[in-house]
Amino acid sequence: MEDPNTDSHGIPEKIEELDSQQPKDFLPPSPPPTDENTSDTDDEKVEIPLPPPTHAPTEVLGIDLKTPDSHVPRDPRLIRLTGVHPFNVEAPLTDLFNEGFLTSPELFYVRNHGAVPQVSDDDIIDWKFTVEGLVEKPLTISLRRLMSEYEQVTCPITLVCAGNRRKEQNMVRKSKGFSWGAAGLSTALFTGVIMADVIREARPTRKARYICMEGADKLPNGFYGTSVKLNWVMDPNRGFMLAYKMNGETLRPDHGRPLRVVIPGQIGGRSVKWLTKLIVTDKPSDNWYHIYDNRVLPTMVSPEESANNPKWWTDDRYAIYDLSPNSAICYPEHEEQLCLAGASNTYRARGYAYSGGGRRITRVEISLDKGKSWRLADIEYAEDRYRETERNLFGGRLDMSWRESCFCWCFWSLELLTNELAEAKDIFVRAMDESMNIQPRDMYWSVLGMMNNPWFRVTIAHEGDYLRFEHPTQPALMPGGWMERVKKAGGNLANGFWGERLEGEDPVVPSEEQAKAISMVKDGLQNAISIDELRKHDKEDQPWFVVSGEVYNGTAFMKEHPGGAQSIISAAGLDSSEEFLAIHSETAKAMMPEYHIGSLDEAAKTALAEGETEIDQSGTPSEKFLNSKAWKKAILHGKRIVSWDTRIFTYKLEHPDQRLGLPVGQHLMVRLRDPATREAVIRSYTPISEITERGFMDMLVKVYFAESGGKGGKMSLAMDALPIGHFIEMKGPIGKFEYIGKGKCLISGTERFIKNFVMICGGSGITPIYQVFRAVIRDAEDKTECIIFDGNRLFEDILCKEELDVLLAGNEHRCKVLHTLTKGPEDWTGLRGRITAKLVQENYTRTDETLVLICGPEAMEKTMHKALLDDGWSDDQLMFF
Ligand SMILES: Nc1nc2c(c(=O)[nH]1)N[C@H]1C(S)=C(S)[C@@H](COP(=O)(O)O)O[C@H]1N2
Ligand SMILES: [Mo]
Repeated sequence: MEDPNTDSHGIPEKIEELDSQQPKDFLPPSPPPTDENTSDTDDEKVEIPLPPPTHAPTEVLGIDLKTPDSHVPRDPRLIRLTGVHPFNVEAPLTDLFNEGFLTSPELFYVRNHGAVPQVSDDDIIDWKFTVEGLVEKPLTISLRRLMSEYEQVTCPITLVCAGNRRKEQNMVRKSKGFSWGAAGLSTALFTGVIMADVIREARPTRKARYICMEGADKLPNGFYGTSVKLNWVMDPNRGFMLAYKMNGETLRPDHGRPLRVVIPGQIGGRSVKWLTKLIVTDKPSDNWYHIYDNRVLPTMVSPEESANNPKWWTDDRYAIYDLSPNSAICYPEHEEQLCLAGASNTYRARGYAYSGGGRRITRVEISLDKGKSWRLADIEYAEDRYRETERNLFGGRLDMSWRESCFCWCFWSLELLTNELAEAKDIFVRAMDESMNIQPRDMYWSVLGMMNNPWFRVTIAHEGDYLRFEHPTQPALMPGGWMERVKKAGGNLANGFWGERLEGEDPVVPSEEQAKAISMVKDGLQNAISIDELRKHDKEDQPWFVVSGEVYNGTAFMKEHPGGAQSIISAAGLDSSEEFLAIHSETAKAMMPEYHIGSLDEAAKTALAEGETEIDQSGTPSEKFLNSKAWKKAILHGKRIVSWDTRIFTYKLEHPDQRLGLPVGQHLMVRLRDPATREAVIRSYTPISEITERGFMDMLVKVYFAESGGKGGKMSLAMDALPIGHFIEMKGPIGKFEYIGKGKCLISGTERFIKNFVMICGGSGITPIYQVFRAVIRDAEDKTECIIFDGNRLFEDILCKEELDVLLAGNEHRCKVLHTLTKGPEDWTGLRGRITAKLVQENYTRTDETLVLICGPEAMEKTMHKALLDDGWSDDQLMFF
């Protein structure tokens, strides 16, 4: 007979009748489900924690519509930690705690490195994964087979991201990771197969030591993957699972639908979602995400050192597996107020604790005097209640009676006297596990900010009749928390005293790092600027912009700005910290105090941070793709390899009729994020596709590969690694030059008529030149004359040669292209050597109506600049891109 809870694929979609008041009524009978007469054994009378009521979101949120996750309905309560996409979220701590022991799938934290793979309902049951590598019998197993040919089990498991509580580390010193609060953990009943059963069937060979796992999510550095030891997988006490259900329903897309690994007691990062491969090996995984994520490097390794020295990342001693003991206070909540007048005599403090490797939390301690004395809290291990029963739950056998490991969080609580709270300055909690591992007093800061577990501290402020409680931080960019307050007051959060100044202690001296940083503010200027004032200056007339909370007036340098006035106007009224800091030199930064006019007030900072979105969300897509005020996402559609180091990337715009919207001669900014840290890399490029092209655009990019010792080009390497289908962000146009046609140019907004162009370029500097050259040639009535000097090293390095030759044909009377090579082949009949002022002079007679366009490597631009000035050209005849 068919199980009534089962849909056509054999997977119960959800136990709809799930009613936490009457648990035994909905439980499906033990497999195989043959009898509607559920046996009413003693066991089933034992009350076990069941999932909280769930309301699966059915609608895709507006904010997700324009992302690759536009197929994933989500709960709007979740706090986004990395902008709109990828989806990395935690629930508000109180909401998470209030749900109780089990978390509903809609509030379960999510950590996605990229887009969520889309699997239709019909395809779920045929999802396949392989077992390969050092095995005698490689396997390909479908979910259908997994569900029918192996023993099915159900077990409660807490997953914790290694980044849980990272915001506290970021407050002390910025790590290479985004800011988790204390809700980066969640608990569910997982149903699936014991991983060892599958591995055993494949018969690992004698050399087998590790199991590498891979997911279906294709990311900038390959598929997500990691590894664990084979030994652990085979150990029944460790409970490694391949799970397809969470709280009795098919896994939701964000959590690995249809199949994921679940590794109890270890950091969440090892529990690979959307599982496609299990590879048995004799070495740990060489997946990028295994190497560069989920590690605790030694504390003295700085972000710079870790970037310069790969050896830190490949040392397996620093990889995290088991979780360490950790705890947090949930009540009092952040910003909770307790009115002393009429308050009850006691207050019950409550929170959670967990440890790793199946180790039980054996004590939780509370201090009201900064750790001088401690008292024991009560601990509730809801997980133990499952050990008293044996039954079928959600189609899997729930039998934990034999297992002593603890895979879940526990709750602690302690009754405190209100009087004591009124006298205390703070509440601390720390937990210890059965191996006597205890949370440390001091933070262990490390580059990735992971496994943060110092004593959790909530401060108590006395405000009249009230006590006000403050947690250390708030997640993401949300302001608030005692750490921020102490830091602003000049406290050194690493002073061993939570940054508070001890009596008689001198004020903090800024660290060397802080001292070295170039000051971009005017000395002594104190002028609070509100959001309304800032917003009044969002146009070309008096543009103000914000960098790191400071406000600048861009009016005075609009004309001289190398990026053109447009780039300042684009930033007007906005926070442009990221772009500004990413593309400006120290010299440019040093000029900033002159334009500094004040600091945003607190409300304005919050408003700016909240309004921060990464994509333009205005309803219908516009006629032009580019928007000078918002980053827009284009999808990598194709890639043509032009030479060993040169590619033409084709990007797809929002709709087939859309134009890029880039005037001739201008550029656009491209932004890519480091997949692990989400740090932005921004560069400007000029596409080579026609400006009239619709729906797509092409970009010619030279890839700067790492040569021995060097690091290569961050952006070009990242672009080259981007998988087809992945997005890239663009914003623009920028640039102070624009070619209107028939000799008419706009330079910083001023019209100028010219008769000839001298175009000097090198390497991929040809791309903006090519745009202008093509515009001149395409217009039969444009009488402007052009001469291109294109310098390269090898013959193979010449870019767009064919395209230039095609354009030139029939136009030789007014246009000329000269290639010069420093390392030309023997049979090269063209020019040799670098481009020099002399070469220009020999081939071209200067007029008053000439404009020189120069684009190439910085060194080349500098030398040419000097040489041309020496040769009698003036700066207003020279245009550098
Ligand atoms: N395929 C894949 N698996 C993955 C990830 C991912 O990005 N891709 N993130 C990992 C990390 S770091 C964590 S903490 C957990 C989060 O699981 P959850 O999103 O279901 O809470 O999934 C892990 N498995
Ligand atoms: Mo994670």
